[in-house]
Amino acid sequence: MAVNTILKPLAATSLVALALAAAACGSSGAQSNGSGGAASSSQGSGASSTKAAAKPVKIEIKSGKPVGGIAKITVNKGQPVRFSVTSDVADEVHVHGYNLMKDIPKGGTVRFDFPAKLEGVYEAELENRKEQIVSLRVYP
Ligand SMILES: [Cu+2]
Repeated sequence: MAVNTILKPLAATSLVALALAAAACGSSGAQSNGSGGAASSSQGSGASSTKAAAKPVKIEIKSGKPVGGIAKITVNKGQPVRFSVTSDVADEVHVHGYNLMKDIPKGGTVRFDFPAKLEGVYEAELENRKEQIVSLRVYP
């Protein structure tokens, strides 16, 4: 697919960006090893990227993990980033880089809708579990 040829040269960049995003996490900077694993697993799955910014991505959390794996959201700079998270565990959703946080109650849904002002690759995670649920890529 054409998407793969675009993503390959960016893989190295995304590792750096993910490392930076992990370091930016406010609570405990020491626990960055979990994000390293997520970075390597995100390289091979470019085919599942969604370029349709218009429809919100629905993410379902079961037993504290994203169903179907980490959701890929790809937009161009300036486009809206829209996704919802429904979770069967209480936690807090943290979008790194943009530093947006929303508490999510057990069985609840939170929605994010914000303009992609920052280029790069950012992760969103369940903050208390350190579980990555979204890989957000913003093209220039
Ligand atoms: Cu975080």
